Amino acid sequence: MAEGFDVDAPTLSRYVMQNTKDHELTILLNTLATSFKLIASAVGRAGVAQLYGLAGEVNSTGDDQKKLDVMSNDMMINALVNSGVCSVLVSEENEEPIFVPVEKSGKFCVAFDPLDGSSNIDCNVSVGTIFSVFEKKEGTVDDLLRSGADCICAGYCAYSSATELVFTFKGGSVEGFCLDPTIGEFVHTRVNMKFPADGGKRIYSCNEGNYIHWDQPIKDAVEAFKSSEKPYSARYVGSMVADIHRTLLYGGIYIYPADKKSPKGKLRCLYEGIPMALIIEQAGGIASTGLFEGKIGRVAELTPDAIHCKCPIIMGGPRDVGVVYDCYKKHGVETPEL
Ligand code: AHM
Ligand code: MG
Repeated sequence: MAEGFDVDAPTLSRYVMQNTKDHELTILLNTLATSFKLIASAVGRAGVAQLYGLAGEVNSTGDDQKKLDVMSNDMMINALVNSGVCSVLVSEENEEPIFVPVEKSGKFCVAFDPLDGSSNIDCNVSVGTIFSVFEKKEGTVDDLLRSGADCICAGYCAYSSATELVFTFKGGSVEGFCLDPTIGEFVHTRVNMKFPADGGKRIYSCNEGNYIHWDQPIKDAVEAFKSSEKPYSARYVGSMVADIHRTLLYGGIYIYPADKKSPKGKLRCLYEGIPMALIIEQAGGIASTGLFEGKIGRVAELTPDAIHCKCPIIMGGPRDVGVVYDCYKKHGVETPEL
């Protein structure tokens, strides 16, 4: 047998079919996987196909849309609307929710950021898609304005040197799949992903350009990382998918806190905070809001009050989130048990 050729391919489809008896969920994940392949192809050909640059529109949060943002969004919406298993969709790129026509509708509601890390698109730095899935109740937008605890499946796809999908079913393990371009399939490459038990590499990841806006405990925590006896490295891609993927694999802490400039932080609750929190927690890490609206809570328990609302995020292992909590304690803030 020639080396390098598998005679068995543990594909994403196989994993999903073996791990859920829900046929509609299987269709949903296959649909998402197809849109990730389309997006990966567009991202990979962006230079030669002249897909860099602005599309000339503004998105739900007022950011300039890139051509690739618009294409990725269309790819996901077309795939999900026609899957027959979705009712309500929320995209970062659409101010309003999308209601699937009754004849095509199904039992899921999906929120997504089709191409996160927009500022990195044009310089060929990693970007990604993030999604969260909820079950349909009434078929209204309220189906998505529920506690993160109701999220039944969440994941992200990183477009980088490889295209890699990481996802989890609620209450299940976190699994990783790499796109094998030679067969056009996602292949199961990381089984039962776990946050490094000892906290892993000492890495802090945040946009330190926001330092002057931060509350004192966050400033203190970052100073503590820098002056620790075992010093930390700073790593910040500025694409949440890349920064969280590294944090999950290597350890460390990712921080995008609430601050004086952005009292709710920057990242979007429904399609950035909640899905990443589910993954981090189910891999054994901690996904905290930091001090937010008077207390420190779990991102996974937030209930969005609007589809594009924001939430602060502090994600990492107990060793490093503990450093942040200690700094809060010094300022008299009650902190949860780790
Ligand atoms: P986007 O949805 O407009 O791309 O913004 C989200 C991104 C995240 O991927 C990243 O973690 C963060 O914004 C970076 O923000 P900043 O440029 O303020 O550091
Ligand atoms: Mg985005």
